[in-house]
Amino acid sequence: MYTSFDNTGLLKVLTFLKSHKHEFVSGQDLSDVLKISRVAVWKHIKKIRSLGYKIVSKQNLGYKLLDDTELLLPWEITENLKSSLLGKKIYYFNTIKSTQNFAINIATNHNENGSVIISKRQTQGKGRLNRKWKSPLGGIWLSLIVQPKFDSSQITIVPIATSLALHYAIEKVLKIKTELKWPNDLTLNGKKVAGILLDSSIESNKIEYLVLGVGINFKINSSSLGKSLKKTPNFYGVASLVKKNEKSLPLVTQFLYELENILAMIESRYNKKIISQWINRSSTIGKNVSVLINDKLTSGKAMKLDSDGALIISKGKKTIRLLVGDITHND
Ligand code: BT5
Repeated sequence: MYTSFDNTGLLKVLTFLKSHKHEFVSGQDLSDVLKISRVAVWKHIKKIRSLGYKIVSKQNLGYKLLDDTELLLPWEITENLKSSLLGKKIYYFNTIKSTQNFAINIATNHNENGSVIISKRQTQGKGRLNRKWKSPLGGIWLSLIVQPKFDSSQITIVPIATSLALHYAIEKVLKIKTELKWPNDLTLNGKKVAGILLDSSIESNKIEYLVLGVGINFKINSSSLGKSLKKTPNFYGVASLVKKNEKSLPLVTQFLYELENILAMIESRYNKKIISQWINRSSTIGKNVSVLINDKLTSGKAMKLDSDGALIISKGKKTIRLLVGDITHND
């Protein structure tokens, strides 16, 4: 595990190389300036390379940093942070069962408000309703701890707001327009490109914490992932956001920024604004949809969202109000 608050020796060397990006720095200079032994310098360089940074070395000249890593390492995020609370503290794993479980375990601690847990891959990623979330290399798998000021009456809008924040970040950074599928999926040409999971702890009507799980198929092999998921519940196709080499760091920092703004809107009870922005970007509203209620398949037309995020479906003269569930688009 790497965090945003340790690895000081490694970071000293890396920061020095970054501030001398276009020139060689000798091992001796690094050792003298940073006041660490030559052996320690060499060990740090080896470690930094293993983290995906491209460093060339030349005899008699020393080391030169050519390119940053593609990994979402904690210090890369905190260095580029646009938000003030979200992402101030980061935990990064190469492999974890589920970032969500790790986050839930530490979420009551007051120092963890705004913390982000990221993993390069997950072995037991979770979807809603105990479903599995496949999390291979190339995706962005993260959980966020929020101890909000708003109360539990606002909780149902949080996943809607989170998907809207992610939509904005993707549009701004990658110039890709995703669609929002109720309740909280992002799709690309109708296929799922990101999913959101919300865990919470509530006492009376006070929210102790929210843990927001966000899974983004950033650069994955969508056809092989799709094949392995075909028989799973609520499957309707997989999409990857990008195909070519693209770094995911700008998307993550933009998302944290957008999310922080939208959470502030919830706190100010600007629900109507969030809902109307969501509807404008939704592929669900106006569609004929099917939904499973008490094991019975019901169909109708998706009309609108209530201010708490509930989906209103009209079926003949009746209307159905859905606060949770899965829908299928029929057209
Ligand atoms: C979700 O559940 O969409 C919530 C996904 C949240 C994942 C994040 S990753 C970081 C954090 N840590 C965790 O352990 N989880 C969170 P749901 O709407 O229930 O969708 C689950 C269904 O989506 C599965 O039954 C599959 O059909 C499908 N699915 C699984 N993995 C997928 C993937 N990578 N891409 C697209 N669809 C997938």
